[in-house]
Amino acid sequence: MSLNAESTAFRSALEVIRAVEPRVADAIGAELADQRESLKLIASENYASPATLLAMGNWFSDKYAEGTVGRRFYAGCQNVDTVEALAAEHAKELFGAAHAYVQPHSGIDANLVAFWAILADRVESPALKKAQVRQVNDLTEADWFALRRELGNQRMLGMSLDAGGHLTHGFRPNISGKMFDQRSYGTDPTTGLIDYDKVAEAAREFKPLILVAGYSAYPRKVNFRIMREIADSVGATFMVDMAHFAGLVAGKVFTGDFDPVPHAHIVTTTTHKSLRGPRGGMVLCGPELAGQVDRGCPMVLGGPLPHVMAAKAVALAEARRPDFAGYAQRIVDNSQALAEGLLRRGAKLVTGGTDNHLVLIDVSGYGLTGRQAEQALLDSGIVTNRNAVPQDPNGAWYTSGIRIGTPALTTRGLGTAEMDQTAELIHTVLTQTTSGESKAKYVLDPALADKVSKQASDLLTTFPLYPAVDLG
Ligand code: DSN
Repeated sequence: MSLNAESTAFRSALEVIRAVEPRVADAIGAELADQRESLKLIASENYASPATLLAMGNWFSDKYAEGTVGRRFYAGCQNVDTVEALAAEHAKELFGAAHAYVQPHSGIDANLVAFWAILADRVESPALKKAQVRQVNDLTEADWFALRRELGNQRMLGMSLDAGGHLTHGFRPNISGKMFDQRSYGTDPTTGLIDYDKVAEAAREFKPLILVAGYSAYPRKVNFRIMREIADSVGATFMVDMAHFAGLVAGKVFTGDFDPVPHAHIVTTTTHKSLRGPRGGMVLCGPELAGQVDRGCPMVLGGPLPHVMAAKAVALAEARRPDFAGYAQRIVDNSQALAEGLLRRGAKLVTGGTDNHLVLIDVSGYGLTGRQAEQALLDSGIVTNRNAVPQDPNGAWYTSGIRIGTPALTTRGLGTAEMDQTAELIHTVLTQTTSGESKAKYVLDPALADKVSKQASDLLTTFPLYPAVDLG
C-alpha cells in the first residue's frame, strides 16, 4: 500500500528522531494518540494543519535574522525575508491592517512589543531610550522605579482578571503589572457583561495612557467602537488583544463594531488559538506605530523564529481561503449549542450563554471548585481548564469556574448535535462528582469516569483527528 504524503512525512520524521532519542519519538507519537482520544475543550487550543506543522520542522530553525525584512543584522537572510514578508502580507490582507509584525514568539511577547511601541511613541524619556538598548531582564527594581518615574507612572486600564481579562493586561505576576500603574474594569455583577458606562467613568477618573480591550475568559462580544470612543475621550491609545478570537475576526464572524482592527490603534494576537496556526504572536497597527513596533527585536524579543514565521505564512494563507469563514461560524454555532445544552440541563453559566468560542461554567452550582471539576472531567476523558469567575470566592488557583471552548472540536468536524452530547457528558460528570476534604479533592466513581471516557472516545470515532496521518 502506498502511503499518502502526510503519513510519509510524519513517519519519516519520527524514524529520524527515533534513531537519536527514541523516547522523544515515542512521546510525540503518544501525544497524537492522546489528542485523538480526548475531547479537547480548552478554549485557547486548536489543531494546526499538517502543512503548518511541517513548515516548522526544518532548517529555517537554524537561521538568525534579527532586524526586519531587507534590513537584517545577519547576512544570508534572503529566504527568511521571503517567509516573513509573506506572513505579513497574508496578515495584512486577512485583517485589513496597514502593518503587520509577525516576529513575536507568543501573545505575551506581542503585548510587550505593543506596550513599548506605545510608550516610545507617546512619552519623551531618556531612561526609556537607555532601556531600549539594554536587555529588559537586566533592569533592577531600582531601574524600573526610575524608568516608571521618568515615564510618569504611565497608566493602563484593562479588563480585570476575574472578569475574563488576561495576565498581560497589567496584573502583578506579569511584567505589565510592574511597568504600569494599572487599574481594571470589571463586569456588571448581575448580567456579567461589560458595562461601557462604568468603563468610561473609570477612564475619566484614571486617565490611562493605554486602554486595553480583549479577554481570555469573557464569553461575549466586545463593542470596539464604543471602547475607541472612550479611549479618544481621555486621549488614551486603544489597544486590543484579540488572541482568543482572532479566528472569528479572520472568518468575518466579528464584523463592524466587533472587529477590532478598524477601531484600535494597535491590535495584538496569538496565531495558534481560534486562528489555528503555529504557536506564536503578531502585532497589527497603522503607519504611526509601525516604526516602533518593528523595533520589537531586540527591544523585548530575542531573534525571530524563521521556522515559525514560515508556519505563520502557511496558516494565514489557509485562513484566507473561503472555507475558513464557514469554520469560524461553526465555532460559534458549536459554542452556542454547547451553552444551550448545558443550560437545558441546569448548569449555571457566566453571562447566561455565549456569543463567541467559549463558555464559562460556574461549577459552584454543582458544589465543586474549578480544580475539582477540572480533574474529574479529565478523569473522564474531557480536557478543560479551570478559570476564575467574576468575584471568585476561590481565587485564581482553585477557582469556581470551568472554561470550555469549541475551536479544536470544530476543527475535528464535530457539529451542534455532538455539542449536545458533549454537554450531557460534562453534566453527568459534574453532577456525579462530590467535593472531598479539600478544595482540590473530590470523589467520582472510577467506573463512571471510565464509562464517560468511553462515550467521549466513541463520540470522536466518526471525527478522526488528522485523518490523513497514519503513523502505523
Ligand atoms: N494561556 C492562554 C489561555 O489559555 O487563554 C492565554 O495566554
